[in-house]
Amino acid sequence: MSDKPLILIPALNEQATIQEVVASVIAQGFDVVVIDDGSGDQTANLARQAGATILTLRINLGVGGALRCGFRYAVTNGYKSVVQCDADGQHPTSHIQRLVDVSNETASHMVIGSRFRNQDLGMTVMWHRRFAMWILSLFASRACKTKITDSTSGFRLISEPLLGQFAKYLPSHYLGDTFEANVVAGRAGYKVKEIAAPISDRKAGVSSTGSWRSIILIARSILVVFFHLHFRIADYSEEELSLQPVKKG
Ligand SMILES: Nc1nc2c(ncn2[C@@H]2O[C@H](COP(=O)(O)OP(=O)(O)O)[C@@H](O)[C@H]2O)c(=O)[nH]1
Ligand SMILES: [Mg+2]
Repeated sequence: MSDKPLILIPALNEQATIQEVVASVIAQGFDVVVIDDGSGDQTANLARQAGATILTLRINLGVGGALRCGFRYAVTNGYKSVVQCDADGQHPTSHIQRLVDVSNETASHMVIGSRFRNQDLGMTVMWHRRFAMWILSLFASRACKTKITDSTSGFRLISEPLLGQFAKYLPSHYLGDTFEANVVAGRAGYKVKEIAAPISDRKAGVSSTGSWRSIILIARSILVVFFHLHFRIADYSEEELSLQPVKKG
């Protein structure tokens, strides 16, 4: 059992940046798992050389499917928490410890690193994407009973018992693993917190999210959340946990 989080990096064709990202995480003393499900380049080899454990999936499951696989690996191997991070160099790995500290200080099950809490945004976001994200943030904030400005962030910490629930139920469709997962966690009573994280533009490659298609999928996700048609996880109840016998020794 490790008190340190396992760092999970879903990666698809990220040979330009993966080595640097893995190395910067390992330099901080964390274990790293890269989940690769169909890269046609040197992503897996370079990540392995940099010191990561590689989970190779035979079919492409998308970011959510890759993450769920990483969550299952973490639970099976006794990690109590994970930090999810992009392979493209967008996320500030120097802020991983900050996510951990905030989680410990506030007893949060999820700590989200937000692009939009920072005044001088390090990345360019098109106005229509910003508008959609604003609507999503309204739903997420309401569900989580705290201000969420970046409900689609892929830079976040997730700890038990939420981790175990996501390892079983996290969906793989677009926004299912981020926005819907945040809403589901909040509605089920888990504690969610958000902090500012300086997130920058991709250093290489192309984003997996295209604009018009994503707008339709955002509308779909909003309907799903509005009508409570999302996936379910076990409710979090502090009373139930406090009734469990305390282990001695
Ligand atoms: N394993 C896996 N990783 C993926 C897939 N699609 C994207 N990723 C990775 O997931 C992370 C987020 O994707 P990205 O394209 O950066 O999304 P954005 O940051 O929202 O623009 C990156 O590290 C990608 O390499 C996929 O199909 N499988
Ligand atoms: Mg990215």
